[in-house]
Formats: sequence, C-alpha cells, structure tokens
Amino acid sequence: MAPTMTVDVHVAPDARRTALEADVRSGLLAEQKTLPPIWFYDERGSLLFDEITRLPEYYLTRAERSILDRHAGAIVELGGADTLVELGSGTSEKTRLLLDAMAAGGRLRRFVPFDVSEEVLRLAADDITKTYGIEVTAVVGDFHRHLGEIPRSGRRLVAFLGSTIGNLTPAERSRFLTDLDESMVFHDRLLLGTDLVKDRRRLLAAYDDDAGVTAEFNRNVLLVLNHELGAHFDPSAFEHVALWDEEHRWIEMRLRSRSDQIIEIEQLGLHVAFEAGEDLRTEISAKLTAGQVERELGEAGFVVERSWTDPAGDFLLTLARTYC
Ligand code: AVJ
Repeated sequence: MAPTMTVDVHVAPDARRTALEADVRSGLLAEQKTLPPIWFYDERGSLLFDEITRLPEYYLTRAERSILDRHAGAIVELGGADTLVELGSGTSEKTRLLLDAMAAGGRLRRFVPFDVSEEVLRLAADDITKTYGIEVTAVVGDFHRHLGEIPRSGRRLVAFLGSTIGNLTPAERSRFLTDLDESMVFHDRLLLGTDLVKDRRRLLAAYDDDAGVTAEFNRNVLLVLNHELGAHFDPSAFEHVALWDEEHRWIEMRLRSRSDQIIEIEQLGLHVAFEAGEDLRTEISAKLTAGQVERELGEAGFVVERSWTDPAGDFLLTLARTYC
C-alpha cells in the first residue's frame, strides 16, 4: 500500500492573524510589556533557533538527544506504541530517533506531527512519508485549543520534547497537562522533555551566547511585527537581556529599549511608547526539578513510569501514562 499523507488544518486561515493582533495589542499596551514566544518563529526565527541548538552554550538539545540516543529503544518498548504523536514538532531530527526505534521493533504505523505552523508541518510530513513509508497525519493547531483534534486510534506515544513546556507559566502548564491527560487513554504514553534547574551561570550563558545568536533570535520578533503589522521597530534600538528569576525558577528574555522612543504599528493604528531602560518581556523558559515534574504530572492525572537524564544531569525525559 502506498504511504498516505494528510494534513488536517484546525486553525482558521485568519486565526493566526487575529491572535497576533490580539497578543500585540494586549501585550504592548500592558503596564509590563510582554509578547508570547510563539511569534519568534517565522522562517528566519526558525532558522535562528536551529542555529541556537548548535551553540556551545545551548546544552539543551544535545543533552536531550544524548538521552534519546541511549534510551529510545527502551522508551518505545515501554509504551509498545505504534503511533508517534509529536507536539510542537517543528522539523525535529529527534523525531527520527523515536521513529527508528519504533520501526526496529516492527511496530511503527503512523506519525502524527502537531504544530502551529502549516509550512513547517508540510515539510516534516512530506519528509517522513518518503523516508518511512508510513501514514502521516499532520495536525495544524495550537495546544491550548486543538489537542482534541489529534487522532485517537493506535497505541500512541505523545512526545513533547525540547523543554517547550518551559515556555508556559505554572498555571498554563497545569491546564495544558490536564487537557492532555484527558485526551489520552490507558495504553497511550506521554514522553516529556524538561530542562532541569542548574547553576545560574550556565543557564544565563545558554540564553546569552557569545556569538549573539540568541540576541538576534530575540530581536527577530520585532522584525516579525514590522513585516506582519507594519510596525516601525529598529531592532538595534533594543538590547537583548537574559535574566534568571530565582523565585519562579525561570529564565526571562527581554528586549530593553536603549532610549525614549515611540513606535508606530501602522496596521493596528497604534503608537507605543518605550522609556529608556524599559523592558519588553519576550519569553519565559522555566527550569524544573525531577520531583516537580513528577508532582505536576501527578496533579494532572499522570503516573510516571520511568525517567532518564543525560550523564551530566542537565536534562530530563519522563515517560508517563494516564491513571485509568
Ligand atoms: C524552544 C522554548 C525550548 O526556551 O530554551 C532558545 C527557546 N529561547 N533560546 C528555550 C529558546 C532562547 C527554547 N524552547
């Protein structure tokens, strides 16, 4: 049978635009200015993030890959999965480590990548269909609203890797995990990648690299607003700032205005004033402990089956199932 590929789009064509406008209005008019990190990822932003994953300071991707290199076999064995669902899949090469392990066990039937970006999904889906000759059902959606649209058939391994969950606040994390738990049945498994709390100097370096790639990535969100909303940001008028919030145990990325300036956003009919030294918060990246991951999963209805760290203990992969 010829492999099939379908792409189910659950985000209405203008929904992305509506969400961007709403996020920019509410985020830039707030007392403490913020933008959600999702808007970093246009084509240039995705390329810059790829570059970040290869930086000497950014240990996360290498650490997670080293766990998968060693343990992908055990991970897919425990779940007995024939279907890999990958949340926020991007163009992940880590996906292949899991697909290869499933194929080696002779069970691989279907791949379901789930992402907000339709273009990214089409590329990944096409690529995997060709290489593995399996059914690929890509779902375009956002994980606050469309988890219910993910096909339920098969024994599923639902992978949420890369510590992307760290972008959520604790309240958002709890809601997301509860929603996810409700979308899963007894033979499904969750594989969750989380970055661990560690020495703050290493954390800060990972988000403020010497080559300045993370700074470019951070400022890219301003270019996205320029292109998409006719904003007039001069990215060089903002300094890249990474700081460690000890109370919340998260890294924050900010863009700090170098001067008093007023930015016009043509398509929103807005003028936004920045004072010199004023910050726009562009991302939180929460760092967890293994105990905290287990507790939060438990509160959402999951039981941890096993977890793995890399040799340096920098990163955690947790395999969990839902209580039934
Ligand atoms: C893709 C969300 C996991 O938080 O480490 C990398 C994004 N931001 N450098 C992270 C990011 C700055 C990354 N995640």
